[in-house]
Amino acid sequence: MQLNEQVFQLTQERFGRSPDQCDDHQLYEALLLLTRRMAEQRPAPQGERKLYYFSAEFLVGKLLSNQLLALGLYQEVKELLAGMDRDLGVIESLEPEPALGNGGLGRLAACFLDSIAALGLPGDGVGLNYHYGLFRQHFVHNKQTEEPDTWLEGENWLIPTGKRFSVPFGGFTLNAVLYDMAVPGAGNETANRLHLFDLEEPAPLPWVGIRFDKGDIAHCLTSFLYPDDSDRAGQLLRVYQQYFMVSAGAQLILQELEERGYSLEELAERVVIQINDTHPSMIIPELIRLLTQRGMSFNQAIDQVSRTCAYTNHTILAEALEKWPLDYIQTVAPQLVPILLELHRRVEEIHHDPKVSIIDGEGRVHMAHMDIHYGFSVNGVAALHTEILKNSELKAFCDLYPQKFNNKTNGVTFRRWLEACNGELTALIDQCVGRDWRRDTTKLEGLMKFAQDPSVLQRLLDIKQHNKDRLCRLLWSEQGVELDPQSVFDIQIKRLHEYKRQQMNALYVIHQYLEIKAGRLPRRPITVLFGGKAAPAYVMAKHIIHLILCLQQLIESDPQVRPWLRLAMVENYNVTWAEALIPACDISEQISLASKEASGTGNMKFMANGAVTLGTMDGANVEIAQLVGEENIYTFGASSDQVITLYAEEGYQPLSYYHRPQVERLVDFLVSPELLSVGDPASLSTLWKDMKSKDWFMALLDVEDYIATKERALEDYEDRMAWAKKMLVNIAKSGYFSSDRTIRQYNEDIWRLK
Ligand code: 26V
Repeated sequence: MQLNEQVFQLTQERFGRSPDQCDDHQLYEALLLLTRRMAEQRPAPQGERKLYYFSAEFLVGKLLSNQLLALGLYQEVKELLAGMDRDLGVIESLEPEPALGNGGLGRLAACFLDSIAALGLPGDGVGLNYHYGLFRQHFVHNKQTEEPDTWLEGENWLIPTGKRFSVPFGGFTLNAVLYDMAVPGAGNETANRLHLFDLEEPAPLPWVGIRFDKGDIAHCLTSFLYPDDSDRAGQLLRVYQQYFMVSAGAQLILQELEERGYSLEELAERVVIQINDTHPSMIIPELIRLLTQRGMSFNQAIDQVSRTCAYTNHTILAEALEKWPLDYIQTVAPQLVPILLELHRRVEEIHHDPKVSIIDGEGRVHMAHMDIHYGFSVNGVAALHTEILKNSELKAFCDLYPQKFNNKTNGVTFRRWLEACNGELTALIDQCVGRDWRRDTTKLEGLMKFAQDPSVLQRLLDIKQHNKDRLCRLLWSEQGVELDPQSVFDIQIKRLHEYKRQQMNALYVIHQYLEIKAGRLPRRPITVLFGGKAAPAYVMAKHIIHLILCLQQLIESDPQVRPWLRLAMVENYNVTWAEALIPACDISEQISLASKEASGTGNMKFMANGAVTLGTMDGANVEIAQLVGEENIYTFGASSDQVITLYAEEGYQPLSYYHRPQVERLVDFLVSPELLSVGDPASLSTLWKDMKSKDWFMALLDVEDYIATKERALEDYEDRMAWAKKMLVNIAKSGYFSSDRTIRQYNEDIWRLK
């Protein structure tokens, strides 16, 4: 049946009317149902071995365009709608974004699923179906408030599978019900699955804000991603979530192994499990438990599991490396405790080094340590990050198992982060180098031929301008924020965290504000945009949001400053906002304290869309700098070696930097009468004191260099043709950062699927 006939039939059946009589919501629903069915019907890729990618987060973004593109229906649907005077963009804007992730880790998992499917590799995702996501962010009185994100209301992409697995907790058992999202491969006829486990009886929405009964596991386990873990109940809930995900996932794996006609003894040959950060680490003892329960010896089970599991590390921040007290596991999954003790004992027997123990002196289970001992691969997510793991953070492990350590520099899917979000740039690239870069993104290098071509450079500037205009319209219609599209767009969008140093960017805004107040105007108006959520219990991150919002209010109400400097923080930053912000960006802020950002992936998306990076030599910025050369990136700040030494010697004194005259007046502005008149004195002064006395992520160390470097970038921006050339080089060299490349490397070095 023709596509238009299918749409017709669907709207008739469902709404009793033809497509042209449907409203946008009905058309959205019809397209969703049609697309979901077509994707669902695709067969899985075949292979000897199958990958299961376990992750607490999958930040997939809106799916309608994505699925249509992968199914090869995008153009046809667009034209069909245009024939009825309707717009696919408008219809997709009605889709709620699945709220299944937080930041880079979750978005990486989504890019990986997209690439695995596009490469025709057999690999499914495994995670949880959070009913209210992380939270929906609002700003009230210049502060973040949190609401449940009700993304599941109405039709959605979940396919009920009818599969359920019983998960035994200490004292009670719950059924895990499996829903799938189809992941169709772009350019082929197959589809993988994202498996999302859910409760049988998830709680409805009875709470105020995001507060709920954290002890009500049977109804609330899948309510939120990363529920507040500042108390014991919250921490236990996270362990319940993790065990629920891995126990159900492990049972699914063994069921599929059997269905494929293999024996348990073939597990390691037929299955590979990628553990995305430590949230899914309990898959190791759980699989051992299930295998021994099915009659395998303990030694054999350990051997199978150790040859099946591979671990990816995504952070070196100590507070993010999970260590669960053994008594939590005793409460949640007591059946794992004897297994953990035995895994620990075997390590102790051979290695007499407390640095590599699984259970420490305080009875805490170091999840990453277990992964490294009982997995066959450990990878970091950018070259510098992997080196830091090998040479400092995990050195003791690397000495034991050098062959397990490897790097897989992150990547992003250009199908979403260039083709889908920047149609005009895509068309220009096609004109210049043909369409083949879709298959091999390094072909974007062909653009280098046009580095001196004024017409191509001018087109790049025009396209950037159009994307800025589009963003301005969106920000105005969605959030009532009015911006100057002729200004420079300087954008920092990412989770709120002290190490990412949004506070240092705020100090730049203060610098620029004071300059304008003193009559020293910038060459052209500057717009600084922020987006990001703070974890609900992360007090310091909330103070930083408050600072940014206060600055926004102050500047907005100042007729002297407003024409020259604007600041806006996007409310409820998410994938959809990123898709509008990134194509419109001139300067990409990647300013983490060197050594702290494992990779970053936003940096790659900005680069591919012709933004120029302003960043520290951290994470994948280092590889970006190598690729584009120093004239096409703005780097500044202390090196990772210097930072690591400063921490080791406890040698950083923020006060000594604070007392520099240029720095002091910026920091003191936090408690100036101007800012206090719009802000909460307690919040602002806490941040002010912290910056002077602790400044754990060394914003004051780098702030002067940062400001000087940003000023240099703004100066260079005025030579529009020279800037356009920098944009072109960035786009041309971005191909290395395709997640297709990353996934090929995972497959060659770790998974060996085909
Ligand atoms: C999570 C949390 C959660 C509670 C508050 C403290 C805290 C600190 C750090 C984290 C990070 C968890 C791991 C993570 O998301 N890592 C990110 O992974 C991306 C994909 O590899 C990578 O690009 C980012 O650099 C890295 O931060």
